[in-house]
Amino acid sequence: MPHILVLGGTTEASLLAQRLAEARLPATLSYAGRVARLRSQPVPVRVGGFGGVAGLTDHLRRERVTHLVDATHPFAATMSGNAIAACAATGVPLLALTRPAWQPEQGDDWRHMPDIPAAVAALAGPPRRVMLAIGRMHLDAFAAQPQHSYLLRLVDPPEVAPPLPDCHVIVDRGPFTVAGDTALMRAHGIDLIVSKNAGGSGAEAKLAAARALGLPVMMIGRPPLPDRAEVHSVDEVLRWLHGADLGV
Ligand code: 3Y8
Ligand code: NAP
Repeated sequence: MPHILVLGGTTEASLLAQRLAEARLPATLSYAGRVARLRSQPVPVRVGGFGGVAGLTDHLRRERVTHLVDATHPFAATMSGNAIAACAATGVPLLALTRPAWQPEQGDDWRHMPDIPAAVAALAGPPRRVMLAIGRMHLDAFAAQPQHSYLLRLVDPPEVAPPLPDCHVIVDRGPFTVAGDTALMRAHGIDLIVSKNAGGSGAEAKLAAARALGLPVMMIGRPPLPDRAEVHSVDEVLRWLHGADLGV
């Protein structure tokens, strides 16, 4: 009997969950438990860490997982590394469902940054009005550049005041729209956007808005990951699953 474990937290993971439910394939969608409200899903959901590689290895064995699909965000490097190690330890087949990195288009003004510390260092200089669209987990790093006026977009209201003396918080979850992001940047007089190269459609509206307004974007590159089998579409995941002996 197959049991597919999907590591989620992205638009693509939700789309995959929908297709697995339609195909009546036994699946569980897993979240880290980062935010207060999770999108409802058509398959059973589990929330919270596994407890590192050992915890995930035990989970795969205890839950008799037959296939693991890592559909986490490209910046969820720890989770993805743990999945590779746990699948190597247990022999459970692993497939990553990822989004191609965004590429700059005609009219874009991107400054490529290798990682978040490099983006923070590049913010040295006179005060600017910065849209920091990277979520909550890395805000502390930007306290090193307190001179800017920051527009923060978070999924949940912050429990503690962000470590930035001049910041305005918007509580909103994607997917976002170009019109909405353009209006937001205009209303706040934004002159620089900081973004992770998440890929996919849920977060890309801000890039089109920046292009329309002629604003520069600091684009933070993805953390390196060990090699693993990787596809970019839900259809390819389903072909992989049907290619394997699902016994259904
Ligand atoms: C908990 C719960 C779906 C999934 C939707 C996608 C699209 C909207 C855009 C901006 C960028 C950001 C952030 C973002 C987007 C989708 C997708 C995506 C970026 C949810 C979700 C969880 C998370 C975790 C959250 C992080 C944060 C990152 C906000 C769900 C809504 C900035 C990444 O407050 C926190 O602790 C938030 C933490 C990790 C990154 C960070 O470092 O703060 N995502 N986002 C998942 C879990 O618990 O496992 O899926 O319903 C999911 C989505 N967020 O089904 O529709 O697929 O990327 N999420 C980034 O890309 O830069 C917002 O504001 O422009
Ligand atoms: P991370 O740094 O790679 O993960 C840190 C720890 O969180 C992992 O070691 C694991 O804990 C737990 N974890 C992460 N994803 C999990 C999942 N899907 N199910 C169960 N446990 C999980 O990951 P992150 O950047 O914090 O991202 C957390 C979640 O938010 C992921 O599901 C990711 O897809 C989603 N997300 C992240 C971003 C982003 O920018 N990072 C953007 C959008 C969505 P244990 O070691 O205890 O198992």
